[in-house]
Amino acid sequence: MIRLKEPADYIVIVAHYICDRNYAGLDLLFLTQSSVDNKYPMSATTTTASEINKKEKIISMETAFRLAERRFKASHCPSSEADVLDTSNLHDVRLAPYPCSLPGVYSVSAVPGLLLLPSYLTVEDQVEWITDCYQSYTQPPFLTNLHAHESLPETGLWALLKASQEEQEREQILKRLRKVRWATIGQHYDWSSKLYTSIAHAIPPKLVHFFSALAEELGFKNYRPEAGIVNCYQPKDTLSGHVDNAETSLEHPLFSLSLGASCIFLIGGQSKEDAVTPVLLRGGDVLVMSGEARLSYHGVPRILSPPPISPLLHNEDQRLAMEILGRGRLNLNIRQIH
Ligand SMILES: O=C(O)CCC(=O)C(=O)O
Repeated sequence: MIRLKEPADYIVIVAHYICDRNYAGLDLLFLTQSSVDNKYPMSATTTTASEINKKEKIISMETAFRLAERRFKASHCPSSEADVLDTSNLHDVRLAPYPCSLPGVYSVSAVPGLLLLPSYLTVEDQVEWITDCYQSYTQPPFLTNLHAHESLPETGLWALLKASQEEQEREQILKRLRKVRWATIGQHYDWSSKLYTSIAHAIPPKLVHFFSALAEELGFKNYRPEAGIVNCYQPKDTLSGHVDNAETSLEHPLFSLSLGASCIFLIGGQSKEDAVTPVLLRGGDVLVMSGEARLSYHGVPRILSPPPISPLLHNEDQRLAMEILGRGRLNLNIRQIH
């Protein structure tokens, strides 16, 4: 809610309701002066974004970040837009080798503190991580978006799928598994309050070892993974621009693994007005937000087609996991809270 002190005949308040993980559209609320005097609107009209240009006296509140989101949502070929930083083009002048004990780490000149590790994971590694995500990290005891809406079997949907003998039942379970949008690992993050809660489940040792070791190699000493999120994107899903700042201590980097389909990842500065860098992130890339970039606005306006890879699948679990993923993308990110 925006409070205006100066009287005006018509006050137009443009409010972006960007809900967590779900862009709910742009609503325009028209209040007359007398309604402001009375503290309540006399009339309120909800208008769609397409009507904006027709309205006069509208205060435009489009930020650089919002414009970039719009552009990449609408683009026919987002990956070939001229300003996209492609992690496979290491000659891009915006990339500079980052000095650390690991080869293949790059900093991005426009976004101090943003580190990129292109193709850090092989296709085979990715299949393992994707399987871990569906088999463990999005299953009990970890919480997902499904918990709010449906009663789930105590053993989890994955166990149910594995036990299922019947084709129709199996299809139903697969459908439910594809509806998982997020899972929280370690300290549970509450999307409504935007705070970490007292609910916590131990972070799987593989994650602790992987991210602590990576942090060490990048020069971040004594890093402690305390919370993680698995974001599951179907091809049409997006993630609106936001800053991750619920952690008590914000000096620790945030690590992010991309798995499966590529995406356009937007990263700006600490204001939505700051210049935005679009990055083409591929499955297998690692991204680190440290220093200034730790509090930068970022989001995913577009999932791109997956490359035509047919990885060698070693077992039934891997086959099932890749079937659930389909043409989607997973993102696994890890934070230290304190
Ligand atoms: O999917 C991504 O790469 C970004 C995820 C993200 O920004 C988040 O979970 O806060």
